[in-house]
Amino acid sequence: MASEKEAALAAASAPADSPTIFDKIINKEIPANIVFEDEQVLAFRDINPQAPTHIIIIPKVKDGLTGLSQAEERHYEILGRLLHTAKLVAKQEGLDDGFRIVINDGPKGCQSVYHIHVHLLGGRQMNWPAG
Ligand code: D5M
Repeated sequence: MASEKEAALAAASAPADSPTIFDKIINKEIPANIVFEDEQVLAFRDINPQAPTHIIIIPKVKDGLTGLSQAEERHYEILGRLLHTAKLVAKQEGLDDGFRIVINDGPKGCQSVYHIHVHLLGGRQMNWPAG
């Protein structure tokens, strides 16, 4: 199985705005364990959880936001909405003692899916610094 770093490097070589596995989840072409959905965002459990609670929060429309490094002023609203949804889902999941939000960006940030997403991690004590 490819290491996280190898997967991130392979994903980074794909065309910037090509569809990803997340489009298939949005379009319900493949199953996902969805925990929250509204018109703009979708939240589902990570297939490879790194904590007892590990949820991915994505915009339904990517609008060029392959990653945070591509953010422009027109994305302010959706970026805020992603973080606000993370807070709502954390509450829904009962993460009342704290949680962690992660946004990986680019190969060195170990990003493997080029559709911006927020990781919500909780249910255990987090360590710092992150690896
Ligand atoms: O995170 C991308 C994350 O997406 C990674 O933690 C696995 C997760 N992933 C990939 N495919 C799926 C499916 N099909 N369901 C649920 N979760 C999935 P990154 O920050 O890009 O490394």
